[in-house]
Amino acid sequence: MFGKLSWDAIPVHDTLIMTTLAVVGLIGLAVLVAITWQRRWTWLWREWLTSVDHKRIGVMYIVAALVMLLRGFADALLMRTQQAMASGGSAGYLPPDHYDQIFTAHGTIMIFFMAMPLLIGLMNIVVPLQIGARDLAFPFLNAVSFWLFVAGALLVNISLGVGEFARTGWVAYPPLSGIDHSPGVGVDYWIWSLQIAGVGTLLTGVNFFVTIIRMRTTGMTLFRMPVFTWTALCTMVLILAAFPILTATLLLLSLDRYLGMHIFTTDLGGNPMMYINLIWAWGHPEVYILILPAFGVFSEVVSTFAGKRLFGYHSLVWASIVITVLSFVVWAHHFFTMGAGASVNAFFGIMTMVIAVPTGVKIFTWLFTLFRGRLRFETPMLWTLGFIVTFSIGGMSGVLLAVPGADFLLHNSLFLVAHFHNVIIGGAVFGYLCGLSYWFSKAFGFRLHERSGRAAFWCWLVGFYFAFMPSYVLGFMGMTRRLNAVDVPEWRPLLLMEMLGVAIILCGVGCQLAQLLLSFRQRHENRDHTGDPWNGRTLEWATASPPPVYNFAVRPVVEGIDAYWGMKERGVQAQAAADYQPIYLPHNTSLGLVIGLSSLLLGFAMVWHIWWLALASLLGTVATLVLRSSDEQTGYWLPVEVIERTEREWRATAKNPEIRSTCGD
Ligand code: HEM
Ligand SMILES: [Cu+2]
Repeated sequence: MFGKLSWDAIPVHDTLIMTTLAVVGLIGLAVLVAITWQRRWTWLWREWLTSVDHKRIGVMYIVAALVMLLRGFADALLMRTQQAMASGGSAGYLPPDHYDQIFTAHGTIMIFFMAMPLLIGLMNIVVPLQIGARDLAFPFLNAVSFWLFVAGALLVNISLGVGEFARTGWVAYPPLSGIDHSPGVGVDYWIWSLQIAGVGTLLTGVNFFVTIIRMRTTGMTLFRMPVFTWTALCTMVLILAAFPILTATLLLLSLDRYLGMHIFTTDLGGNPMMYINLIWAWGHPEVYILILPAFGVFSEVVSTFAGKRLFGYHSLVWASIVITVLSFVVWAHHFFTMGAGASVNAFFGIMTMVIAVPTGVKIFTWLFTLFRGRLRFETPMLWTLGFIVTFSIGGMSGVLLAVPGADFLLHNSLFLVAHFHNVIIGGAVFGYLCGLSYWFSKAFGFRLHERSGRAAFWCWLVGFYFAFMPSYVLGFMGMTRRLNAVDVPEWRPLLLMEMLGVAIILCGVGCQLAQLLLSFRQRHENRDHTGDPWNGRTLEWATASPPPVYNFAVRPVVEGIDAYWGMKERGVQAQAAADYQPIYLPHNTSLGLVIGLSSLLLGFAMVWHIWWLALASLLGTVATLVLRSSDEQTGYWLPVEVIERTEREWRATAKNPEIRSTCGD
């Protein structure tokens, strides 16, 4: 009846896990009690869980991503303390079996369930506003994508209390991930959480691609789009081209595991190298999916906080396009050591180094934009400056690894771990946190507490250097990755230094939590009435914060790059025209959530081989889709009176946003 599932699946004898579950359970309970106490259930259901508004969905993505950041960070904390303690004969407190699950969960969670939703959340909030659209092309599909992501994230977390997670590392190479070497349910949890969330991401790709191509307002030609929207477009092209590969690869691995096929084994004609090629044909574009949006954020911030137009807008856009294309011809640099031969390695090594050229172009355009600008050093700018320095170091260590000969020495060492955290934290994560501090007021209507934000930045920056620079050295000294205990006394000081670094980052995370709390408490004083707190240049600042459900009462007409700046210069008030027309808006619906739930059940059932449940939940999903498709009343017209009232109220409180003087163009 319940497949492989039994009470033994719950790790009752593992005190660490049981304590964690108890703490998480208590926090969860406290949240539920708080919602009930405040009588917020109807509000939560009506305004959020059933919403198809891109701004609401964006906020939900970001909240979930931040929770997962805490989870992934807790894993990192465990690993670093274990490595610092397990020395001089001590085995530390984490057995290898558990340690292996932790690094796998950490990598999987940070990439798929922290970074991806954080960038997609930011795009949800910002992209439609930047192109003057009223929503995404397919609002309901957007909700489906979000709930599929939630289902995947829940599945990973369920594995902590029911069963186990994979011990294979985050890319789960066969034969280790095959049924012979990983007979438990861990790899299946990995497969199904990624499969479900991955389908959601693919749908997001379709949705944003169509939106950016088809829904731009009058005059917003491609080469007038803000750079963040451009990077979003490139990201979506990468998703459309790369995520189907992931879906197919996971499916093939499932066939091996569930039906005993031998696609990725060396016996009966299979070949594990095929998996490794496929997973990196997705995996390398994936790292550009993570970094390009961050480049977009920095471009917006640099030009806003230097008070001038981006230097070399066209070069930046073309650099993004070139990176998008090149990211598909470098994947083999992830396995130079696997015997493809000198000429293949040389090709992939050179292509990898070539990517440094457009990336360098970007760094220089940011620097030239900063040059002689009237710089304002608020939190988003701090993240940007921290990024430029840190990311450049990470990029250079990447070029070093792109030399196949050097890679033979450094492959699978902590040098590699240092390199990718260097670019992923110093590039992607700094970028998202920068974007969050930049657009927070747009999404929530009040500004973030500035001092705690700066403190958080400094802790992250300093903590990062302590936590990862020693890894470069450890790698050269010969420490390989994924080790739970080492017995080399000379490495100990460096490992302790890394633990200190993680402690400093922990302070940064603490500051961020404090920042959210403080900002919420002071939300009335810090309300953003103008909708344009930074003296912005692009259209998202042309409407109220938070924007009304329809975004723009009258869709703005664009006459150049930096559309809103141009309006301010010409003295054109955004949306000043009084000819409001009724606006068609989509209804809320719970069907996205239903599809998420049934997909969660499908994943869980597949993991535990509960076939009837798998079939039932699959049918449930299909039935829901059919139900939705046959619904002819998916939206309503918002009458002119409501639009007029909303706009009047905003303008009355907006304290007459004056047209500010221009500078430095
Ligand atoms: C916040 C601070 C972070 C710390 C202290 C940290 C620490 C670590 C450690 C100790 C490992 C294992 C290294 C080893 O193999 O010995 C690791 C692996 C990894 N981390 Fe992080 N990490 C952090 C953030 C991130 C972020 C933000 C991402 C991605 C967005 C990330 C992605 C990964 C991946 C993909 C792996 C490889 C997992 C594997 O070996 O399969 N980490 N990290
Ligand atoms: Cu790569």
